[in-house]
Amino acid sequence: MNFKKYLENKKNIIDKALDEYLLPEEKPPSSIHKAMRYSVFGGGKRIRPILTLATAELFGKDTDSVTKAACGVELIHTFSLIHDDLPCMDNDDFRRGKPSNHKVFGEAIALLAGDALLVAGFHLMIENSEVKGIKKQSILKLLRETSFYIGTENMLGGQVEDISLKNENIKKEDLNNLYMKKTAALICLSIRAGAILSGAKQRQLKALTKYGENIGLAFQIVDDMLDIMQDQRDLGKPNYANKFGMKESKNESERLIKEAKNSLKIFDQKAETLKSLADYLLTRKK
Ligand code: GRG
Repeated sequence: MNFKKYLENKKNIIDKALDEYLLPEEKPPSSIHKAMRYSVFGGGKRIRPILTLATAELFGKDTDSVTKAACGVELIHTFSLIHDDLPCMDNDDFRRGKPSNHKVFGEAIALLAGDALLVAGFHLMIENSEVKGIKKQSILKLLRETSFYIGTENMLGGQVEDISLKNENIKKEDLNNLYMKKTAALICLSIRAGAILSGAKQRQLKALTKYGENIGLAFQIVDDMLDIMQDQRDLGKPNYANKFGMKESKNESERLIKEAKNSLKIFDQKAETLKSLADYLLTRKK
């Protein structure tokens, strides 16, 4: 199967599973279920859950065994996007070219839909414990990891820095640190989720985490470049490409992707899909 087909196929698996796991729009209170579905099915690329599935495959596992946890990560990602767009955060009227959640459902419902997606994300991870072949102990480890990677030392802490730091004063080291928390942490979690549920050893987890950190940083730098190319940058906000220029951003993201692929050496040929995913992040257009 070529890589484009692989991505399409995995995205379809995730879309179908999300549709099955989320409550229907008509279920009362319908406004929140509508709002949750609006953003979950608003055109996301599903990169994070695909990373979870691809990591499980690396260990020879059936992707069905981790689909719930993978969808859990996607729900948590969607929560972060809805809250990020709120007037008290980035105040964005649009997400993926469509009106943002609060523009359609109002601020109160958008806030609650984000909260509900965060809770539903954890719930799905717990439900993954009922899948055959999954050890209860690995679910406990996953839940602990999830609260760490989205907590104040990681994703939420990164968001605090993102809204407080000004691009003009920021140093490269601080920007890297911010991106590691804001973006790379959830990407690391997606990969570690697949690895933990597949019984990865410490050495394998370490290699995969290095891969996740590097693709996560590269992902955010590419995102910054896309914002500039599509003229969507917010001038004062931390943005690598705005601060250090497009050429350096391109070089740095390529260097990070190379390093990410190098950290997969211990897996030999089995890591080809994760390597292709890393390359894809560099060339993506949205
Ligand atoms: C606001 C409570 C609260 C948490 C927010 C960090 C964070 C936590 C929100 C920031 C959201 C954001 C813009 C993160 C940067 C990572 C990023 C570029 C997200 C977009 O990811 P894609 O391109 O999204 O994978 P799609 O649209 O494909 O789902």
